[in-house]
Amino acid sequence: ELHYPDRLNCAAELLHGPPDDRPAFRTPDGTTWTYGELRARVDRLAHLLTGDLGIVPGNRVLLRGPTTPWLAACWLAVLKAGAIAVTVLAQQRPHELSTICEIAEVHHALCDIRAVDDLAKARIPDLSLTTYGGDSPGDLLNRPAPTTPYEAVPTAADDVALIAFTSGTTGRPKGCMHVHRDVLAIADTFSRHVLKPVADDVFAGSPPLGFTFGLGGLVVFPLRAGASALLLEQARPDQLLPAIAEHGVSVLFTAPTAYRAMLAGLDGHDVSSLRRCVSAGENLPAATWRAWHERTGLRIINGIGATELLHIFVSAADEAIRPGTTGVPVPGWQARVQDADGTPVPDGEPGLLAVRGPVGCRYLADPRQREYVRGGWNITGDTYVRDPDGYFRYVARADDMIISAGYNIAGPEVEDALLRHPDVVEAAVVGRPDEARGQVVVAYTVVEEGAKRDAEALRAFVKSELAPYKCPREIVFMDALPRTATGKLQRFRLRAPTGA
Ligand code: 3SK
Repeated sequence: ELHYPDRLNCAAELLHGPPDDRPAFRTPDGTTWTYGELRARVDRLAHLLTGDLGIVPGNRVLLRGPTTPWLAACWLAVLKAGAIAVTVLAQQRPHELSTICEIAEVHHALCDIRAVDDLAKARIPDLSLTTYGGDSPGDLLNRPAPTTPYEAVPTAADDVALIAFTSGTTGRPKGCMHVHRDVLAIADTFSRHVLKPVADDVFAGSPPLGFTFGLGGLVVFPLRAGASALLLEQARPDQLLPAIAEHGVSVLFTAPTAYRAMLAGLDGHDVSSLRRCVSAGENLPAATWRAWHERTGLRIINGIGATELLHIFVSAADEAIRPGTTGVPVPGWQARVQDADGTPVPDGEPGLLAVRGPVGCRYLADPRQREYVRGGWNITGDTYVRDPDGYFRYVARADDMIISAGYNIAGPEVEDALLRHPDVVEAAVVGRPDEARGQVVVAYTVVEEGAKRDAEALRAFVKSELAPYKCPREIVFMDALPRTATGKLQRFRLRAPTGA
């Protein structure tokens, strides 16, 4: 059970504690912000927001920019001032930005000067847009501001702190509201009990702060542990690898695709500072887990999270890891597998993953709330099996099951088989409509640079690994797979390759 006071400002809580001279944020150029500097800058920003910019508690403030200490400081200042942060992704285009502002009723934006063009192009009505990081006197960081401490607005623990948008793979974006208590709850469940960070840890990773995977892993968890985070504006796998040794990164947050790409480029890089590696955002195949373990000696902490639930709720670490499974419910959370009517299914049988815990889904003005929360359980849209030992095993997204000639085929199982082939770097398996069989299995793959694009050899390989009915009828070679801005595979684009 987590207990928080009724009056709780999570930004004030996250900032409070570590000594002034302890590092909080680092950047690749060697700049360090200590906790003392971070506190002073957040307070200065909060004075400006509530003074010059006229922001009052409850206002929704859009934040946009590359992953920098200033973006993190703006996020903390917005929350400390009792306002609500709506952090968006750099990849979101003007049309998506204006939809988000409309849904969340955003009238203030703080934007890194380098990311301002698309926001300006979005022509959002009544938006007061303030840049940071620029040269003009109106720029947020160039305005005169009090240097006195800013007293945090005494928000209630269940006042909204942030609205995180999820696009899903299609459809109108959904805004997920999270309250001050939720922000601490993700640190006090997954981070505290599974990750177990220490104050000397240096966190780094690829997910942006507009994706709650990144917000947790690069801001909330390090600050809650009094540790530091290396904030990388560019965090492609080839940029992450050298940064690990250079900055002594000990806790890494990234997705399965990046682990595979890092494996391909690992030679010559020293990753011995790493102590914890977290993977989420997509299913982590056992083949990727084993390859990383073999090369680095590190056991990846797999996890499933959701924007609706803020962070990870099923996971396992250290000796409790069973490769090929996601893990067990994180302490504080409950999970089960149920049928479409909400009845639990027996262990070993596939069904819908249902979870409940300290954070729940609260869509902002969206009727899809009724689909996500049923009978007090959050239905994530993933098909899972619970093994008899209590471990949760990913099968597919609920809509990614392929039904071919009466057989149920989980696309990810075929993807795992393809990924066990040494030439295959990425794989996505979908069902294509077929008159005779209902659907046929089609695989889209990316192979190592220079490897032969030999579909027959890959089909023979899959047949040697899986029952023949699961073997892709067709294998399509691609240079890259289509992904969302947060790195999730867009299978719908592959199902209708000529569509949008
Ligand atoms: O959406 C996800 O996959 C996710 C994973 C971990 C933490 C947070 C999120 C949103």
